[in-house]
Amino acid sequence: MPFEGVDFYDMESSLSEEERAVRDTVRRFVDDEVMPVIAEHYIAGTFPTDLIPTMGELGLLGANLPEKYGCAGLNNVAYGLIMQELERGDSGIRSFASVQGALVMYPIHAFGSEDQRKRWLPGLATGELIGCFGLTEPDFGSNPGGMITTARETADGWVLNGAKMWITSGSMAHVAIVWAKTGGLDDPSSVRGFIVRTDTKGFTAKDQKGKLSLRASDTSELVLEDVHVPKDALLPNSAGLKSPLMCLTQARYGIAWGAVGAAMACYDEALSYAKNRIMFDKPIAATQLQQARLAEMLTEITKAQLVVLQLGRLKDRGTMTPQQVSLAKRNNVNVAAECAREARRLLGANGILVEYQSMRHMANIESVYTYEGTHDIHTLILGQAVTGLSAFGD
Ligand code: TGC
Ligand code: FAD
Repeated sequence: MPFEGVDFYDMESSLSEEERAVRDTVRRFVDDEVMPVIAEHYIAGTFPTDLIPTMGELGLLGANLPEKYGCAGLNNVAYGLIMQELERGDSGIRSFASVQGALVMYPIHAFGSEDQRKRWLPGLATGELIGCFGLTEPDFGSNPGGMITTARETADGWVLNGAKMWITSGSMAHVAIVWAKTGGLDDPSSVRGFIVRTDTKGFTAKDQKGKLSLRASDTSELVLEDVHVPKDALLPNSAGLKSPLMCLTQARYGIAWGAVGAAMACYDEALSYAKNRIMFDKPIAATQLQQARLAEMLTEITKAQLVVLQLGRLKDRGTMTPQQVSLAKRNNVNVAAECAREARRLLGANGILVEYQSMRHMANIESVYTYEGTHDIHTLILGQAVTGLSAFGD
């Protein structure tokens, strides 16, 4: 059955015709092309690379970047709806699009030269080129300012040394945006971004095995050993830790929308299962306990939808703050985690099977809860925003 959406507060009436059309196109893509293959890939622990060309053709990669670089030039609500629908399919599919658009194409657009934009963005928009974003290191996750990857300037370019961990699309990428310190290791203001071709000597990517979450996604460790890159590998307008953190704001925005998609998928599955599962001679949907579950899920999904729609309107107006994004990422991913768990429980034993979606979403959301700023980190960002006091070191 095609997915019809969850829309208790008539969000539809707040969307423009273009926003609805984009949402419906991605919804069909997910129903027709993602859903039939995702369980198989999840079990195999592989990313469905066959879907990439279609994602490119549909304009889903870097969709809110300008048309002159081969992108769709959509507004941020349409971009968010794309993320919502992709994550309704699987967090791994949305992760791929988030990384490509918000963490690879956005920094090239925001901090790159015009030559770099023209050289890289069109191929990344079609999906002919795949990118990854290397910020996290084995010993520096929540505090990337401590990173120890370095970039030393030479007569004809730069030499990079270091290791990056947990890098989405790392093994399949043609190009990596690598963040490194160009000055003292205790100086986060010396962080700069580099466009590194992954076939450069000294660059290796190794698949991280053993994941029980986000299995339909490539997650890799990157090692850079005396990687020589030319001068034009540097993103000239990147300046300090603020630059990668600005990229994170873009990706977190998409995740806040994506989490709504995962929650909707679980609610939809739970509702349909509850109506059809007969126990004690009546559908379990007719019991107060299961209705309470469904009512709670519906309420939280509706609130999460309102949060991202308003956030998107603020972003389109140019007034959105990183702290507002933190609230949305923190809340909506938590809503998705709760909905996935409750849906799985409502499904009984069937809920542990891969042919149903809820447990796959439940496992995926554990990664989403951790990456792009853990739930705790966003709590501290909000705490700092309202008190003016930083509690990170405490
Ligand atoms: P702090 O001193 O607070 O900030 C340094 C400068 O940056 C500014 N800033 C931001 N700007 C834009 N967006 C944001 N989100 C920003 N956060 C901070 C800040 O105003 C300051 O500017 P200025 O002008 O004063 O220099 O830096 P800090 O070192 O104290 O760190 C703060 C903290 C802990 C919040 C930050 O490091 C953080 O967000 N940590 C979490 C790390 C994280 O989220 N990593 C994500 C890695 S990528 C990933 O997970 C991809 S998963 C993708 C997928 O598969 O979908
Ligand atoms: P840590 O920072 O070690 O945190 C461990 C625990 O301590 C957490 O519960 C955290 O909330 C808590 N904690 C940390 N600091 C504080 C504090 N001050 N006060 C209280 N509690 C605290 N990174 C990239 O750069 N690129 C990618 O493409 C990418 N993709 C990813 C894909 C997956 C599937 C995953 C799981 C991660 C990915 N990451 C990526 C890394 C991700 O961003 C980090 O895992 C995340 O930032 C947290 O870092 P950590 O895992 O080192 O946890």
